Amino acid sequence: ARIRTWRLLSVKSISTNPKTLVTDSEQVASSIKHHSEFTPLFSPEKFELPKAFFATAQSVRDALIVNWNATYEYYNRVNPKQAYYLSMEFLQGRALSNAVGNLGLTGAYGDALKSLGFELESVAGQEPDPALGNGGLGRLASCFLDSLATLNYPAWGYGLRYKYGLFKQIITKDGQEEAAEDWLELSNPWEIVRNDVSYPVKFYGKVVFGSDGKKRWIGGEDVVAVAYDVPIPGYKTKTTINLRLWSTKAPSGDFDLSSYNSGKHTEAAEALFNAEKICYVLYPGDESDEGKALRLKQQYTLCSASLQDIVARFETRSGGSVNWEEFPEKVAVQMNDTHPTLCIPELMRILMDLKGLSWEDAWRITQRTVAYTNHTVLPEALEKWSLELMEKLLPRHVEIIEKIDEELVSTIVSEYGTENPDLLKEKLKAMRILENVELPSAFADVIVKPESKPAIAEKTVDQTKDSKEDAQTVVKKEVEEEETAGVIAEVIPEPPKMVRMANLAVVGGHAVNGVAEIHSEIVKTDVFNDFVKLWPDKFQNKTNGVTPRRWIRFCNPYLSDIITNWIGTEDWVLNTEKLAELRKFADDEDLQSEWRAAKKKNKLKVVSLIKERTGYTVNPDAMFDIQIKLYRYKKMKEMSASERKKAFVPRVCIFGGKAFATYVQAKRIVKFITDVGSTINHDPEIGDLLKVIFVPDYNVSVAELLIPASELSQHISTAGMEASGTSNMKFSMNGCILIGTLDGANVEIREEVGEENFFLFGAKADEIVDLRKERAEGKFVPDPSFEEVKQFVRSGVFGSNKYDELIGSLEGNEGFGRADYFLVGKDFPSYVECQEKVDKAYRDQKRWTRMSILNTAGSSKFSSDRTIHEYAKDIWNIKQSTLQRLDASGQPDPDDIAP
Ligand code: B1N
Repeated sequence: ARIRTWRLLSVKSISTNPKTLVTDSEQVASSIKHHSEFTPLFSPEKFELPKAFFATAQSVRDALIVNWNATYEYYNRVNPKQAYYLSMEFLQGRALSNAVGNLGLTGAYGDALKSLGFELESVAGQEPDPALGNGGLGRLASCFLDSLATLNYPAWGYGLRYKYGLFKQIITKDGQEEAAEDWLELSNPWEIVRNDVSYPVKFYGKVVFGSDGKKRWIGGEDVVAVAYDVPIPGYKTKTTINLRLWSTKAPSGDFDLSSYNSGKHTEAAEALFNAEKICYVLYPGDESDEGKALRLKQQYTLCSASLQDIVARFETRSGGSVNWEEFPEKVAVQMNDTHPTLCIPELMRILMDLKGLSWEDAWRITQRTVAYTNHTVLPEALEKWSLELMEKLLPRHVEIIEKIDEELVSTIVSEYGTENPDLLKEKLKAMRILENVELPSAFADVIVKPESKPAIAEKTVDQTKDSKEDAQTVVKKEVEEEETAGVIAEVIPEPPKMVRMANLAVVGGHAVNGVAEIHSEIVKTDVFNDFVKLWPDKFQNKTNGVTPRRWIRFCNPYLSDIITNWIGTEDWVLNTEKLAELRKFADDEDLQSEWRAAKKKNKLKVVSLIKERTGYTVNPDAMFDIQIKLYRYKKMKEMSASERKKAFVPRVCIFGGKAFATYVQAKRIVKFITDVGSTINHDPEIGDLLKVIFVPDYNVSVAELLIPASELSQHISTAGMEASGTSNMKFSMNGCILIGTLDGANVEIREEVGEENFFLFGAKADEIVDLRKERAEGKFVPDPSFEEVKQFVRSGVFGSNKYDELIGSLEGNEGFGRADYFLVGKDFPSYVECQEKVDKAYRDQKRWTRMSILNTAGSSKFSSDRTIHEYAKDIWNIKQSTLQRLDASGQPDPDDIAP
């Protein structure tokens, strides 16, 4: 009882003074009305939801601009070292509720909108999700920006402003279809175009010597990158950092008026389209040569425009006395995966060709400035570019890359010596940046000639792209057949010359990090092992994290209020260690029933979402789970109605996700899930016992509804395959229990929440290599239960489609790529057994709720605030600024920023 009273008191002290609130909400309402009239996007006679959204966003933006400008002005004055996070993706999610929440104005805006006849939630629901990302890598970038702002670190993000983003996913009876996602259709209230901030970006052309003896890159095609800025507010702080997104356009004067007037309208505008198309879509199809060139142009645009901007800011802040050695003391550039690796040759080019530095100075400065985060160990996902394409598009950069490669060769030769030519050859092959390229002339006779047997005979299979995979298998077969037929090596085509971006990133940066402990270990022992021997100190781990603001505080207000009440303070949003205090109440019946009630409210929201998006009605009392239960369905079908009811806990299995347009296997899986759903969901024998739902067009906003409502979440990758995963962290924070393998961040989550609160199954990462060998040699026979499921699918229960390719990929069937490469047949029985434990645990709701509470209580480590502190200290060497936090009642006051 004592605790209760104290809790009630503390809740009261959190809410803002009613007097301030009323004044605020009146001011807010008048600002919203003002914008609806004077920043119009719609006709004046009506005031409906879309208009209310834009007017509200514009009013919030006013508040943000004050903080944003103050933050910029402060950093300009103090000139601290600043971090720049370069990423091809930012998966921001909606901005309105987040901004209002961070400013502490949710109450004021809610009341103001009420006085105008609207609900904040429905107004916020009008905002389209910015389509600037695809998955975990992009969402991580956005979580990082949130933490950087919240923790008052001097930092910016740089990305591209894609007009259409990725794609809108439409589910039809044929599976996934893609449509252009026109997220900017009604304009974006959060962005500000900086017409005075633009840079030329060049492609093609040639390299010549200038009169000063320096290299010059001239001619070719020029586009202009224009800055669009998006404010990133921190939580309860004045710090509002910047996400600068580049949009491309043709240089003025490129519109050909005389062609236009002579009736050649399309030709007249060709240059305009050619420039603008660079920023049309994220990950444009790259099967064609044009598609590949476009992607490379995108990457170079990001690197070139951002670095020109960063260099210009450094020069301005140096105030007339530029000392380039200080550049790495003012600038840290983080490359989010290899996509921005061109930063390395681009910074070299700027420093040498434009600023007159020597190679040695430029190289030292570049290395000290940039760092690289690796997000995947799948060899086929490590980016390579055709040297031929790069030579055409970026001739000067290829010269620089060749020189970096030559210096690397020299390092490798002195490390390994020439006494053992086979070993040296092997190391050069593994480590060089240039692949299938002759050795630089200086080394030509130190070592034997390059491989006469080309890489084509290697087993390189692209698991992500079926079409490629099949093509490669075919080529390989042809080669083998020709060899056995006695055809000599000349018929084998020259292996393509490639630039390996990951190797360039490792060589050119001062730090390389993986994104979870197990992943960083694999990076060191496997993927980049040769480089670890050269530079052991470069390699680090930075376990991913997610922002507790968006991923609990704002997306799960019911649970947040309960947490705040029980631990007596809302500080946990900034200091997640406080969540651990929930542990002592894990068995408290009052907490348990409040906890379950919150989950139920979140589940009810998802029931509506599912109804609206798929037409299916699902039971809110069933366990909300993701992933498919084919086996479960088959077993259910074999039983009588009463046996079924006893044997199974009712489940709603929810799926979401987008398959890359060219990723054939993933698209098959989407189709399969929806087919399974149409059979099971209409099966009267099954009823509420099992429902399979595919929520179309999964994005941040859908995740914000699903995650708080889920009770079991499946993270079942073959050990060693998933670098980290971040949704696992979000689920666990929201009291959802994980079933998973010892992979990625699962390992650390299990450690933190306690092994009894995690459902573990499957093989371990260090067993995989041997198991795979055994599987390929037919030494282990998959469990009969696995065969049963495959037969069940083949029997046609889920429609006419027999899913031959899908099922085939799980078998040793040559035509379908690697024989069960992911060892599903191996992990399956332990998975089924583990699911039985899940059902048992769920039946005991007290035990389940305790597990759920202990997940939230153990999630402190997975705040991106922890991750960002680590990057700041170990990689970027940046310091938190002294911009002050908002006080409890506080409107932001720019004059109050401490120097
Ligand atoms: O990055 C996330 C991790 O949590 C996930 O485990 C990891 O799979 C994901 C090429 C990628 N790895 N690689 C990519 C994305 C786009 C692309 O064109 C690779 N995404 C991940 C955050 O660390």
